Amino acid sequence: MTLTPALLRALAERASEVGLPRLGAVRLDHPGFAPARTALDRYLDEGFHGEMEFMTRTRTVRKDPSSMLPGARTAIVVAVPYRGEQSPIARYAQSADYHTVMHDRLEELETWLHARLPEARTLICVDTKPLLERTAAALSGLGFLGKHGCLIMPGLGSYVLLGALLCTAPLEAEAPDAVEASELHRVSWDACGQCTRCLDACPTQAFVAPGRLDPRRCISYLTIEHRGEIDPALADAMGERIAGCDVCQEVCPYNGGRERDARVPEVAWIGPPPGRPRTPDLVELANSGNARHRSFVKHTALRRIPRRALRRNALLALGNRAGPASKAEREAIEQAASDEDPLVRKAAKRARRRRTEG
Ligand code: B12
Ligand code: SF4
Ligand code: SF4
Repeated sequence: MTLTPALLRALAERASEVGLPRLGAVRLDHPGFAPARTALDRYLDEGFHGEMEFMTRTRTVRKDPSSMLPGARTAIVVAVPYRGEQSPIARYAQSADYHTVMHDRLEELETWLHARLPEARTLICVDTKPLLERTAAALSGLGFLGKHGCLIMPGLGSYVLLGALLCTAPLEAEAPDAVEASELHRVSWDACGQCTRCLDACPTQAFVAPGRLDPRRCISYLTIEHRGEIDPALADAMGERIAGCDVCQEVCPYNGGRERDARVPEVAWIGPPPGRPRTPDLVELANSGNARHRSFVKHTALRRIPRRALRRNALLALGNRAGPASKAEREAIEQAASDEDPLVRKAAKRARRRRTEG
């Protein structure tokens, strides 16, 4: 029961057919995981995770994913490109929920693999399972990590989402071991050369060093994971973003390739979410009720954002718009300013101060 190079090639072909156009594999005891584990410890010890309690809860497993699947030896890592437009909603969240789409595609891969290696056991991981996905992707040869921390893939850039199949079958070829772990780390940032565009462009100066993001300052964290009030200085810098942020990727030269889309097979694109198109209308979102909220987030990665946080975000964004408020904006702000939820009220009062006074 081994993942031979021939089997991996055939698996990659199958993956392509089911909409997973890039596939790599890495042994779970690869020495390149060591510096990433150290980085994770430092991150958690310094409280970088903020309110993301799931990160502390899963520290041990994230460092040793074989404890999720006893006997796991290999991570088969896949990447799916995404597109989208500049919008208050980050690109990855504009299409149908990638968690579901990639899970379904990985199930097809799992079935194919089990037919050829019946003794192998596998576990599908898409985002929420405690696996250092970016590190696994980089070590499996899919690409390299940029100074913004994201995985950049040759020819596809960093607008890619990752998933993995943990597998109890070992890899036959173990070529990456030839490179020292420390060297791998160095090589990662080297691919960026002297460029520091992402670090410089971040609206909230969230990078403490190349490849070291402090999520507590990151707009993605603030809009999606942070449940309470947002620090006023950070709120000022959020612009009109209400769900995630793409700035550090937008400025990256690796995302500039015009022929990129032509390299992606049609089957790989994640389609729009079913139902009516999700236009981020800040006025509507500022006072959305349960039903409106549900229909807005349904079938997308936006599901992660609770209603009150999305209302907070919409009101902060309304407050960040330039110029005096329109009638509709003023009404929305006034309605929210007397809401029963102090989080919403506070964001509304900030918007009122910035848009309708003086
Ligand atoms: C928590 C989380 C967040 C948090 C915190 C991010 C962070 N930097 O930790 C927040 C909410 C801020 C966030 C934001 C985003 N996220 Co996020 N997030 C995650 C999650 C669930 C865990 C990340 C984690 O473990 N962090 C802890 C740190 C220590 O690990 P790390 O960032 O993975 O990897 C670092 C170390 O390994 C380190 N390292 C140190 N030494 C060495 C040595 C070697 C040899 C190597 C290889 C690495 C290494 O380098 C890496 C980069 O800094 C992953 C999914 C997963 N299961 O991994 C998605 C994930 C990283 N997110 C993803 C995405 C798309 C985003 C956003 C682009 C979304 C958006 N548009 O708003 C932003 C990007 C922000 C940014 N510049 O990083 C994708 C990234 C895809 C890619 N191309 O890289 C992932 C993989 C989800 C997925 N399944 O596709 N995210
Ligand atoms: S996602 Fe936005 S806020 Fe977060 S690090 Fe990148 S540029 Fe900064
Ligand atoms: S913007 Fe520059 S420094 Fe940042 S990831 Fe891209 S190439 Fe690297």
